[in-house]
Amino acid sequence: MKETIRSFALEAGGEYVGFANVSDYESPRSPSIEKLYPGAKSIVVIAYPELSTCESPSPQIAMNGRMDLMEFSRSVNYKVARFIESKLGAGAMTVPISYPMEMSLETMGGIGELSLRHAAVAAGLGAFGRHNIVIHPVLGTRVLFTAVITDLDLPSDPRVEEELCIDCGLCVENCPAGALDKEGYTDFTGCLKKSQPYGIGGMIKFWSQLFATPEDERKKLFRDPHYWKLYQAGFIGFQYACWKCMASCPVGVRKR
Ligand code: B12
Repeated sequence: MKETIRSFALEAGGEYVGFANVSDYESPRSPSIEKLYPGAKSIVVIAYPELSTCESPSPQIAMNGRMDLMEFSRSVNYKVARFIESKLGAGAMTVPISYPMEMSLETMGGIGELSLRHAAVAAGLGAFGRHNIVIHPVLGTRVLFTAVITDLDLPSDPRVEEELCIDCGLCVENCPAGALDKEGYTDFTGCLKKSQPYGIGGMIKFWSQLFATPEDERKKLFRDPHYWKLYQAGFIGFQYACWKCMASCPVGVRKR
């Protein structure tokens, strides 16, 4: 059964596919899978290479590469879920690559429904590195994941036991927010400020500034490129402006 799903998902466009039985998925800060999908038994995790766009000095080119991947992977995820439902007669639910995400004071918009990194590790698709993201044995750090949860009871693939991080420290050195200084922890606020300057924090700042500005001076704020970037992010969705931990990691770059 696993090989039938794996071949379909590879054919559909996934680069690597792994399986994690729900009993092997552990992510203490994430909601329990039972809350997402009562009766779920396994997670199909799909890995995709991030293009060299993440190295581009142009924020537009870098983000466009991510948008291509987000769109592509959404379609792969849907196809795999449809295959499980229509051809294998089982249930399947897709998990977002990044958003929608629960926006609440409890999660602060920082906790996904399913932790794709923890699912990827449980599915044998990699191991955590010093940058707290997952390194794939071939794709290195430049990898993104999506997942489909199913009620098919499938055994997990073997975990990656080797150490993939070479501890070069480049991710820590290159992080403009110092967000990786403490091992095993990413400073969420620091990373967010640099990686999503036109996100909710930027929005709140802009609107607060606008209301505090006398009416006859408000036009100036709208004529500022900062507002134009907020405006663009409003219809593009989450827009990343930093890729340093991914792009500076040398692991896997020449192997692909
Ligand atoms: C919210 C979110 C963020 C937030 C918060 C990150 C965070 N602390 O979890 C912010 C905005 C800061 C962020 C930043 C980035 N993100 Co992000 N993000 C997510 C999202 C949507 C949810 C993550 C989540 O639920 N976190 C909460 C819980 C689960 O995390 P946690 O238990 O606290 O785990 C943390 C630590 O405990 C530690 N950790 C846990 N176990 C272990 C074990 C070991 C051995 C080690 C060393 C560390 C470690 O790692 C975590 C980092 O703080 C996921 C998609 C998804 N649904 O999973 C993508 C995701 C994690 N992001 C991703 C990426 C690529 C990025 C960025 C590079 C930005 C960019 N340009 O794309 C940076 C990297 C930041 C970094 N180096 O940590 C990828 C990572 C892919 C990969 N190769 O692992 C994901 C999986 C998206 C995807 N679909 O592939 N992200």
